Amino acid sequence: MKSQLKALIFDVDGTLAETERDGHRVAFNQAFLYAQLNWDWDVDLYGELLEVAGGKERIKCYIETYQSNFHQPNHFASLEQFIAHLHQSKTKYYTQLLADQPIVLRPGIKRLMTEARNHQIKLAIATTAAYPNAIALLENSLDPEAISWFEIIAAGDIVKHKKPAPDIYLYVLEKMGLLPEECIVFEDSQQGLMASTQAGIKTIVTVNDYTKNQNFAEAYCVLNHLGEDDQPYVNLGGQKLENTYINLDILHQIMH
Ligand code: XBP
Ligand code: MG
Repeated sequence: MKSQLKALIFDVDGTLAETERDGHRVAFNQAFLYAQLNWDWDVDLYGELLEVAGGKERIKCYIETYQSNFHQPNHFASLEQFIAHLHQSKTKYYTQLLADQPIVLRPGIKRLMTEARNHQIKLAIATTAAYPNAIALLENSLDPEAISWFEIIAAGDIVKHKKPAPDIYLYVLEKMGLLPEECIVFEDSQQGLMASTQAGIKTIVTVNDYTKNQNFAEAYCVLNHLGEDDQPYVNLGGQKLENTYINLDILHQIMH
């Protein structure tokens, strides 16, 4: 059955830019230091913790796994309240870091988004990260007016169940009034792919160092990045595409 391409839905962290190792991880450690916690998430440990999506959920998992004797300071009524407070501080550090030293977007992201806008293909964001964190990346690395580029920016706690649950993608589809077969998703991780696939949306995966060994059997294709005219992508799995970079022509062909 032929479906018309109407929207591109992008994950944020790892897909738009390599934000995890040098962005989120650094901000978590800054927040720990500020809270006088001697917790330090090195690059390897952070890779392990990335199995849990969502910053608050990640801190909780770390405490349960590595700091099981930890009790929140007395002025917090619960561990959840303490974690929420710590995560707010992390968000402050993260957004500041992106403003001070913008993280460059991955190849092809801005080009493809611009092409989509010029051809009335809608853009949307579906991320597990908190809203201010997603916005900080978009405004600092894509365009100061980037919020207006997107039909919907779905982030963080807006849905009850984060990725790998499909909720965030179902939410985006509902808000845009589109069917799964009218959209294509761009993801970088197995959890993200599980979420988009369960929502029934065809997904192109662009891997990064943290995700390159994950299982992407359900992806339409797996690439090292979206590519540029002078910087072709490498096709790492799934369908073979006949181009050197992902553009609307290729995406229209994928729909058929
Ligand atoms: C990635 C995540 C996020 C970030 C941290 O989201 O799991 O939790 O690591 O951001 P995605 P927060 O790949 O879906 O964009 O601390 O704001 O949760
Ligand atoms: Mg991601």
